[in-house]
Amino acid sequence: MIRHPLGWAAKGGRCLLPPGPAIILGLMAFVAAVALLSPASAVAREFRAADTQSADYPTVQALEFLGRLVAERSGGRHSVRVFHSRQLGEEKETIEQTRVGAIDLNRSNVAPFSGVVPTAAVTALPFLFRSPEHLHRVLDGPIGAEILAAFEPHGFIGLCFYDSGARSFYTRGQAIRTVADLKGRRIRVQQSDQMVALVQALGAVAVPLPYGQVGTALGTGIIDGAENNWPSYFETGHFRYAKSYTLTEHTMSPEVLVMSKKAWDELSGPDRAMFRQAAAESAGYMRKLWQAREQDAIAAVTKAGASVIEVDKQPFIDAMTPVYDRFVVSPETRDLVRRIQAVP
Ligand code: GTR
Repeated sequence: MIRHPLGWAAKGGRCLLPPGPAIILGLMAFVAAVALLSPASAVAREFRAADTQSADYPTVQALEFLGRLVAERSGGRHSVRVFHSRQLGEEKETIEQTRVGAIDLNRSNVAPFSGVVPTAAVTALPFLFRSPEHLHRVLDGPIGAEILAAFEPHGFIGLCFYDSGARSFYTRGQAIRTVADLKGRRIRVQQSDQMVALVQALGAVAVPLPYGQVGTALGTGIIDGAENNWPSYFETGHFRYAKSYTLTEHTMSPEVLVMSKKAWDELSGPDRAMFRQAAAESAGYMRKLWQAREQDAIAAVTKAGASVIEVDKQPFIDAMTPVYDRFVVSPETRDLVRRIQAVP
C-alpha cells in the first residue's frame, strides 16, 4: 500500500479514500509551498545558442564568453551551450525556431531579419553608416536600444549587437571595378528581400542562398560572386574561388544576439538583468577580437593571392535609390534613418 503524503492511501493504483474538498485544499497548499521553495530563478536551465560561424569566429567566442559569465553569475544554475557552424541550421530556419522557442539564443546577422523585424533591417541599409565609429555611436546609444527593443513584438528579445565590419563584393573571373561590371553577374546574397533588392539595383542577378551553400556554388560556378566581410571571406575559403575582392563596403549590417521571448518569459527579473549585462559585456569582448580578426583575414587572403580593388563608391551609392524607396517607406522608418544619419 502506498500512503500519499496528504494522508489518503492507494493500493494497486486505486484510491481508497476519494479526495474531498479539504484534501484538495491541502493539495493546493502543498503545490503552492513547493512553488515558493523553488521560484523560477532557482530552476537550472541550459540555453541552446545558435551561430552559423565556425568555433573560433569572434561571434562564437563571444557566445562562449557570455556562457561563462552566465554560469558564474547564476552560481551554476544556468548555462549556455553553443552550437556553432550551423549545427542547428541556417539563419532563416534558426530565426524561425527561435521565434517559436525551440532555440533559446540566436546570433545572426540583421539582414535575414528583414521581413521579420523590419526596424532591425534598417541597420542593413546600403551606405547608411559612414564609418565603424559612426555605427558604434548609433548602436551603443539610445537608437541601438530602440532597435533592440523593436524585436520584442515579433517573439525575440534583442540583447546586443556584435561587430561585422563592412561587406564588399568578391567575384570569380572579371573583377568588379564599376557598377557596369556587375551587370548580369550572378551574385549570392543572404536570404533577405532587402539584400536581393540591393544587388538587383546594381544590375546583377541576386541569388539568395544559405551561408553553408555558398562555397560549393562558387566552386562549381553556379554563382559568379558573393559579398561579405573580410573574416567571412577568409574563414569560409571563398577567397580560393573568388579571387577579386572589391572594396564597395556597401553595408555594415551588424550581427545581433536575440533570446527567444519564450525563454525570456520564464526568467526571473534578476536573471533577465544578469543576461542583459552579460550580453553587453560579451559585445565589448567581441569588439576587441574583431579588429584583430579583420586584420588577420586581410593579411591571409592577400598572401594567398586575392587582389583587393579600390573603387569610386559614389556610383554605387547613387544606384541605391530604389532600395531606399522600397524599404524606407513608413514615417517611423524614415524618421529612424534620418536620426541615424544625424548622429555625428
Ligand atoms: C556573415 C555573418 C553570418 C551570415 C553570413 C552570410 O558575415 O556573420 O551570420 O549572415 O554573413 O552571408 O550568410
